[in-house]
Amino acid sequence: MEKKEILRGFGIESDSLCITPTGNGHINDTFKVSAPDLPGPGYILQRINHNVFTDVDTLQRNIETVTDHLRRKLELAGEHDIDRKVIRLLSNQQTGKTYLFDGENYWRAELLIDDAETREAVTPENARHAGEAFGRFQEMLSDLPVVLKESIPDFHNMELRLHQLREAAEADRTGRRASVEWLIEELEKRSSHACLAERLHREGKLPKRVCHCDMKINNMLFDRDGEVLCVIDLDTVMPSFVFSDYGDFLRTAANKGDEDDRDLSRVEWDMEIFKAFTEGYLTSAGGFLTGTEIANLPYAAERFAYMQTVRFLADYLNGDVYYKTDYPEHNLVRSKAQFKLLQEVEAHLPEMQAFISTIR
Ligand code: GN1
Ligand code: MG
Repeated sequence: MEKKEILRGFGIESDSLCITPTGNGHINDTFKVSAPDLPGPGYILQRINHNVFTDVDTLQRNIETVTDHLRRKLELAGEHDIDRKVIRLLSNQQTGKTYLFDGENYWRAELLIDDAETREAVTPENARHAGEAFGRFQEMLSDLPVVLKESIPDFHNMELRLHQLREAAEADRTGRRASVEWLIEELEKRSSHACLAERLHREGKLPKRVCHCDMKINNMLFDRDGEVLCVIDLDTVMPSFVFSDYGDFLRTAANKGDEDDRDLSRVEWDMEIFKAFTEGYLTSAGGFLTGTEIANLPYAAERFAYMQTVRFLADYLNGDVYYKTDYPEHNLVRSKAQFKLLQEVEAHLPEMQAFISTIR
């Protein structure tokens, strides 16, 4: 169906619609919609990747639950300008749902947040703000009265991710295994440590909390003064270990290189970003985190570099069926860069642990 028609389904009608691709996610397709004759700053239209999010109804219900709760909290706190501090989804005029199925694709629309910027580059200053905003996000959702469903079951379950890698290696559908045997061995050496969180949880020592599960700098909107307005991209909000947000944020933010850097010498661990983000996070989250959670924050950084090495490698072995890729070896390049990052984190663990004990 034409995007124009989809938009009409959400009650957006204009003869002068301007629809342009925006964002750089690996999963969904995102468009910015504006029209000079419509009130307000415009809209965001997204095609939901329903190979990844197979249960769109659950997905959207989670996002509704979360945004309703955040909106209520902001209202109670007497905040102004709430439509800039939490996403507002539009409803399908026909079904009342917050998505539209056109027979082939699932779509959703939301209000564009006015006068807001995303940041691609991380600085100690915005990392501190991000850390604080993150802790606040987790805190505001800590009393959500319902248990959210997992929009992707076992999304951040390390045991399952390892199982998927082992299966992919076993099947070797693309004949790529031999060339990455060394990396599989490196990962196997660390497999038990990587699954520490799952073990602590089974022993009753580590809770699950509502987490964002895709925390990165470009999933936050900043105002002109550099303050975080709100957290966006709520597809993966679900119960998880707090490590999911803390560790995954640092995975991208504290990497001096790119996630898919071919030049591994650029992939270095940035202690300044680590420190600023950790300080910000503990300002707002320090009150509800347990001692076990705080003590294992450095492990969270290891866990997510490790998990992403595993996920990219499994997709490479499977023939690039999950992540969008720009060239044939892209997933391998990504996996190697994430492995280099893991080694960098490992080398900085004592320093990270020392820093956390000084600010506790
Ligand atoms: C995917 O699409 P994007 O970049 O927001 C993935 C994350 C990975 C990330 C790696 C639903 O997120 O889990 O960490 O790629 N999202 C999903 O860059 O699998
Ligand atoms: Mg995302």
